[in-house]
Amino acid sequence: MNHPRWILHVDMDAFYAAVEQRDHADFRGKPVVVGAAPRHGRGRGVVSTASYEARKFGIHSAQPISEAWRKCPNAIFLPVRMSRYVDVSRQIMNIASGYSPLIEKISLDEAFLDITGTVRLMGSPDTIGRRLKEQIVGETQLTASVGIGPNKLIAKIASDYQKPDGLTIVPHQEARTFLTPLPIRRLWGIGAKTEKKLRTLGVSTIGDLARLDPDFLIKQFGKWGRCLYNYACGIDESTVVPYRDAKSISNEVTFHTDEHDREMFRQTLLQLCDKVGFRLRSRHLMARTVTIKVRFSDFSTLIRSSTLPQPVFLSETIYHEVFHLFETIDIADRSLRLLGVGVSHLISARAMQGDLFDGSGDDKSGRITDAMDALKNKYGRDIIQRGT
Ligand code: TTP
Ligand code: MG
Repeated sequence: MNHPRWILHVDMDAFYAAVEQRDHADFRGKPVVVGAAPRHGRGRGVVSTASYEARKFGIHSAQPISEAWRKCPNAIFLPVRMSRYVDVSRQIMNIASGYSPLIEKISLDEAFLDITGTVRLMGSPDTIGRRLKEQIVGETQLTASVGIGPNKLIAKIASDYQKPDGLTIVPHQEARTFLTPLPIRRLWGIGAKTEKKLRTLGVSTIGDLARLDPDFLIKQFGKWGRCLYNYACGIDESTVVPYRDAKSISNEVTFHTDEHDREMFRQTLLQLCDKVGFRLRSRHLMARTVTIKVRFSDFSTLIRSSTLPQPVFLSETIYHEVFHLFETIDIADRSLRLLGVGVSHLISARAMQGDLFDGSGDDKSGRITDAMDALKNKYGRDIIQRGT
């Protein structure tokens, strides 16, 4: 017989802010905002996170720091101490690994565990959830929220259900009842646009969505409609994939015939940088090293890299570096068989946001990139390409 799956999702509460409150006793119980310092309300950059005390003032992640400052000028504004959070994260992930070898790290403070086997060994999901939370508090003095359910979708919604310091168990047979009253926004992949469209169709709760005819949803949303319908019914087959840190991302093109048109090389490099940049951003990563690979018609191959003072994530910035490297290679009138672009020394962009998106001058380009990525995610990667 197939054993039912049990998936656990653990997510630390107000992670960066909680670490700061733990490390500085005088910050406890007070509104704490982690991000760039506000410089009397005029500082740039965005909030990484806010303590629950600060959230009462309407402060939240990704909000401009200046707005947070207007909402609560007396809050304690702190810079992002990334290396500190990385250390604590490692400690938490170590603890969590003790509860299942099948652990998928999602971000510094969040992971999925497939605890199907653990339930057989250690007892009920409830016991496992409580033990994990107690061990985290015991060893780090930080609270976590835990959700346990039949799949990743429900475990994730459950961990958010009673935040902070929550523990929510949703047994298989209760999944539908649990989801029914919740707003559709809680489902995976429902952003502002899908939500708006669903609302015009009279759908505001997950229950409303599950009552619709799946064929109607497919007509409205294409393939995504089928997926939406399954999610609304609490169905999610995705598995916990033990995550190994990717060390690099690269794309290359082999030409059908040997090429010597420089303009064509430039176009190819631009497209490769766009692909690499997109993959990087989709995974919320930034790269410190950029590499170009050039193979000549005689199969000799050259690889050149450059390591940058600031990590990059925009396709243009990657292209700028790659083209610079390309110019250092003496091609003369030889023809090429292959061009490749790669990035390595990857770090989490989401985690770095407090430091790096602060007045970096990439703002406009960053917004264009966001818009292009949104289109690519929606319509497939080939739909849109950057002009030179
Ligand atoms: P989250 O788990 O989304 O948020 P949180 O832990 O601060 O609060 P919650 O109790 O709601 O889980 O993100 C974890 C950390 O990631 C967060 O502490 C800071 C960082 N982060 C950013 O830097 N930028 C962002 O936009 C978000 C959402 C998080
Ligand atoms: Mg969290």
